Amino acid sequence: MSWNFNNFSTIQTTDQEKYLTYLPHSGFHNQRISLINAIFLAWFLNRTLIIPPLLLYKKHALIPMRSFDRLYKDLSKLKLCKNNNLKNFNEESYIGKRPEKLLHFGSLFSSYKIITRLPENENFRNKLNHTMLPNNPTILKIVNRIVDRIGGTDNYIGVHARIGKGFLNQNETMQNLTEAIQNDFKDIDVKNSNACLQTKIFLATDVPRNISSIQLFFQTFPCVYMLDDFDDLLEPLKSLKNPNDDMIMFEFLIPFVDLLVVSRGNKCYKTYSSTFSKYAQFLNQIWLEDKQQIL
Ligand SMILES: Nc1nc2c(ncn2[C@@H]2O[C@H](COP(=O)(O)OP(=O)(O)OP(=O)(O)O)[C@@H](O)[C@H]2O)c(=O)[nH]1
Ligand SMILES: *[C@@H]1O[C@H](CO)[C@@H](O)[C@H](O)[C@H]1NC(C)=O
Ligand SMILES: *[C@@H]1O[C@H](CO)[C@@H](O)[C@H](O)[C@H]1NC(C)=O
Ligand SMILES: *[C@@H]1O[C@H](CO)[C@@H](O)[C@H](O)[C@H]1NC(C)=O
Ligand SMILES: *[C@@H]1O[C@H](CO)[C@@H](O)[C@H](O)[C@H]1NC(C)=O
Repeated sequence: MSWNFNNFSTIQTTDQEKYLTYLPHSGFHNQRISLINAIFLAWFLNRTLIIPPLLLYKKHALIPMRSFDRLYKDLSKLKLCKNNNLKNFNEESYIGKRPEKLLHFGSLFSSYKIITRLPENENFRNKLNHTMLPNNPTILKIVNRIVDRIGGTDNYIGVHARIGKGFLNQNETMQNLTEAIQNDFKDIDVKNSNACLQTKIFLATDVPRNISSIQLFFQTFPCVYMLDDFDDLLEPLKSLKNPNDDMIMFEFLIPFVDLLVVSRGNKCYKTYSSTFSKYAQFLNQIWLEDKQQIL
């Protein structure tokens, strides 16, 4: 993680320039929605957006959504990246003393926070949503290799099961996903379990494969892959470093590989109420639309 506000004092500004910022929280997908809202507001209000740092966690989100003061306090306690001079996220040191006009929001999360009715606003937001896509070349290369090994994008469906911390109803979620797949794909049948039939499944999830609630899923479907089946292809990620502090980013980036592989199939099944899942399904739509256009 990098809180690199050191450069801020050297940025040239004009007297009339107005600013806007907000406080980040929760996981990546919630932060993505907040950022889209922030860019929209900055565009709409004609203000310069000061984007806060992206929070990435090794496992589950440590900074939840809170009211302004509480969120500010939680963020202040974060340890900064190793080799950065700043010891804590102390906003006063970079923003508080500046004379410029600043609109400072707390949380900007939720897809329902900003309601766009006018076509030009709706269009701007849609365009943002459709163009802010993962584009790290190392990750994309790995994803392509995994997809190839599964047998190509036409040969599998993606299932995202968000059943780790914070998401209860593990069995019910798996049951619902199972039923939805069985409904759509009659050819995936437990009785023919000796071989991988036409449709394979890539299961992306935030739990390890030995957890009890997903065992029935493996028994029901003959050919389910998970990311750990492709450990050898993940090798290049193990040396990706954050240039600010040389921190190895492997554990932080693994969920993005899962996200992209799960969204590259013929279809994508999601866990209700997870924004990670929603984004996976959204990426799948974009992916399928693009594929259609190429054909
Ligand atoms: N490896 C892996 N991790 C996952 C997966 N789904 C969720 N996670 C983990 O769960 C964390 C939280 O998901 P995020 O989407 O970042 O959190 P969020 O924005 O709060 O989204 P939701 O809680 O899903 O609404 C991720 O950072 C991962 O650590 C997955 O399919 N694969
Ligand atoms: C499972 O599906 C049922 C029926 O559609 C629904 O009421 C329930 O909320 C779902 N449960 C989960 C955890 O998604
Ligand atoms: C799953 O495997 C890990 C080791 O990979 C082990 O530590 C853990 O206890 C196992 N969990 C279950 C539920 O078997
Ligand atoms: C979920 O299913 C597993 C295996 O099917 C079972 O052992 C476990 O007790 C179930 N958990 C709940 C909360 O029903
Ligand atoms: C924006 O992206 C999300 C996925 O994160 C999707 O669910 C939503 O429908 C999109 N919204 C618009 C306005 O396109």
